[in-house]
Amino acid sequence: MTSRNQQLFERAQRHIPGGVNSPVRAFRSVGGTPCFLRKGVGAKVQDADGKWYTDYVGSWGPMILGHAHPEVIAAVQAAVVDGLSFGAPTEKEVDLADLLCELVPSMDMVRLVSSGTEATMSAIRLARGHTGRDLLIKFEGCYHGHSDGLLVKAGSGLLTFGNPSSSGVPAGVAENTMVLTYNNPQELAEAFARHGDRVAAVIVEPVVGNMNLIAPTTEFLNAMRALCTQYGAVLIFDEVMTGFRVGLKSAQGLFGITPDLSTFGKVIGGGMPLGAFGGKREIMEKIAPLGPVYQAGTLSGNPVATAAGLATLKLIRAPGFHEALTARTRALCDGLAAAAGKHDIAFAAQNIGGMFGLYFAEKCPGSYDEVLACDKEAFNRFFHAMLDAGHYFAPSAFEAGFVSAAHSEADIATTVAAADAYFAGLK
Ligand code: HOZ
Repeated sequence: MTSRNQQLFERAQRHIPGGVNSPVRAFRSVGGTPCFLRKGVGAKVQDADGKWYTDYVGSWGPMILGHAHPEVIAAVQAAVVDGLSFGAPTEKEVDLADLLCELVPSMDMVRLVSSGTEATMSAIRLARGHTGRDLLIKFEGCYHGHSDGLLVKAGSGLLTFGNPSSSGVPAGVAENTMVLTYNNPQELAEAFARHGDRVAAVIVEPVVGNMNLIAPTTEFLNAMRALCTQYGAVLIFDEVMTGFRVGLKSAQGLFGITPDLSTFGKVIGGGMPLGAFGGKREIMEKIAPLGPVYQAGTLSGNPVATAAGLATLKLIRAPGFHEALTARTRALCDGLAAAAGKHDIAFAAQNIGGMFGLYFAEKCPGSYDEVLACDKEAFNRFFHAMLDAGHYFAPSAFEAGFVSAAHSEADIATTVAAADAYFAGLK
């Protein structure tokens, strides 16, 4: 019998390219039919066939409190009855801006937008407007949304300019992006030595969550900060994924590095479309209407999205919230690693706050090349076995996972037991 998931996927493909509105959802990397989700409660999601899963995707990060948290839902319901959008300033966006600047000390000012992609592309334009320079440095394997200048892969040689990684991106745009190796401070120093007077900005995921999870080294973080300061370039921390997820002060607070600009999304919207970019006053004052850098949006600061974001941030600033989330996420990683170790499976896992990486490799990778060297087929088999057993991990070996405050000790233990049973069967 054809499942409802399969029926929906076939129907979806008639009018939606690939049947999905964002590529990774199509399960192309792992194979099989995507789960069409119809409901989420706490740590669980239910698919169109009525099957429940423990969810380790969490809408790719936003659902830090779990699905349908009563206080977030109540805030949204209260906002909705007053109107969905005005295209005019509202009090709630002022409240959210105040709160973001209070929680993230590097931000004197912030602008609200509707997505992480919008936040990063606007921050880069602002950095260029501020410095009067064009060149952007990014790192291989970091993802900063799908705007043209960011869909770029490394050029033919070390320190050459980038090539488009997507059809439709003009070569001329890609040429303004240089793609370097994550966690390689020497290469970054060399790039600045050669091109420093042309570099507008360095953009980085301070913990990478888009090539599985990669932790930064202290040397790399310090080098980025020092070189940007030395050469007058803007250091942009893309905290769309890490923001309020790895700690209340985000990755910059955790690592003690002060970026010039930061971008946010995901958690700050509590599941609604909301992004933000902010930073030093002297830079932020260059945005229209104060300055010459244009940026705008009809739905920016949307009252329903800001209500969800405010409710979420209010709850996650409770004392001990991130410590508990970190401990729960670590229990998952330690449990999975111990289960794999028991059965001699080459497997490693690590977490930073409430985000985690799983690798079919002897040790946690530190760069894109090391991620590519992990056993992707082993991950795919693990993914499907866990999905069958009711545990929903990201459908790609190149994505980080997420734990929420709604995941109980019992949820983690059940997932670890399922993995243990799977690993045991591999012998
Ligand atoms: N940008 C996400 C992966 N890192 C996927 C978002 C989605 O499919 O919803």
